[in-house]
Amino acid sequence: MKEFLRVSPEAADALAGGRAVVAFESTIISHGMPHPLNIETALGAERIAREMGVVPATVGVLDGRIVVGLGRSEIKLLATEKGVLKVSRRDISWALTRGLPGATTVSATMFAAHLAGIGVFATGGIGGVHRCASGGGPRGATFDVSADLGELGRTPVCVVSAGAKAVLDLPATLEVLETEGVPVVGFRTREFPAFWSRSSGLPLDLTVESAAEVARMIAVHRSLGLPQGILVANPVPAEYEIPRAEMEPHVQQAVLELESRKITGKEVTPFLLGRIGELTGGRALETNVRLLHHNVRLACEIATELAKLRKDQG
Ligand code: PSU
Ligand code: MN
Repeated sequence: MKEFLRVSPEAADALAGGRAVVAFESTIISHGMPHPLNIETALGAERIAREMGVVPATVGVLDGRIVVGLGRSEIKLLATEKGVLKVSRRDISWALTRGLPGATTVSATMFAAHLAGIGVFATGGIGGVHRCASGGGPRGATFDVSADLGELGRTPVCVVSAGAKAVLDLPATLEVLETEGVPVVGFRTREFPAFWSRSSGLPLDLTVESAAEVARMIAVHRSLGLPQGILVANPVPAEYEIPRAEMEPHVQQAVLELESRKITGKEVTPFLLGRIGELTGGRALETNVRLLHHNVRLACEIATELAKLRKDQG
């Protein structure tokens, strides 16, 4: 396994010493945001972690290995190079075999974080059930369900996100998460957040009030040996949110264009995010950056509390 995994010395050191490490994904860098906002956002996330005394480990695929803790120039490469693969769980072995550069999605990043021994991961919003998945569109049922959901069902990593991207069928996404046995815990909210918006109208059964509470829950989850991840749903700060009523027409237009342009497979999410960025005159992108950095802060607090728990127990 070791020959296919490269952990940065900084992250390896912190993990060996029981100090806090947080993983970040790279699909948001290569396929989720335009240049140079993507670099600024990724490096900004790393800066926030360091300021909080946490070691950041951005995950990607380079030279036939999964890299946990990309260097600055490697992040820049994934942000600028054309043709970087979008690597989800199913693509990992193939990308390594071919030696192709790849950006990892939530699913592949969770897999890599777990392999490296990292328990907490921050992203913007997870993938989920697309609106066309169960029919209703001109193509009928597409079964387009993100691998992120299956990954949350089988990999015990805590993922901090602003809910699932609101381009999705959010009620169906929550149903699949329930089926997969994934705890979805609202951070100081009783509602599933809708990425750009704080509210989705969908109630959550599980809530937590502090990062320390999440850390204690992770500890319980681990000692029971539950294989699932934990999804912490952290609403975007009110000052940056775009209300749902304002976003929904843009989302519907982007989804219609997706159908008429016959965009399918892994291109779906990048297209929708890009188009919605345009339709909102860049406002959705600004909100995306803010919510991501907000999630980074919470993930760092959780990882710090988890490290404290380990010290107290060890
Ligand atoms: N969150 C963002 N921007 C993104 C993504 C998440 O704010 O670009 C990415 C994640 O990597 C997620 C992926 O795993 O979108 C989902 O893609 P798909 O629907 O093809 O599974
Ligand atoms: Mn898909």
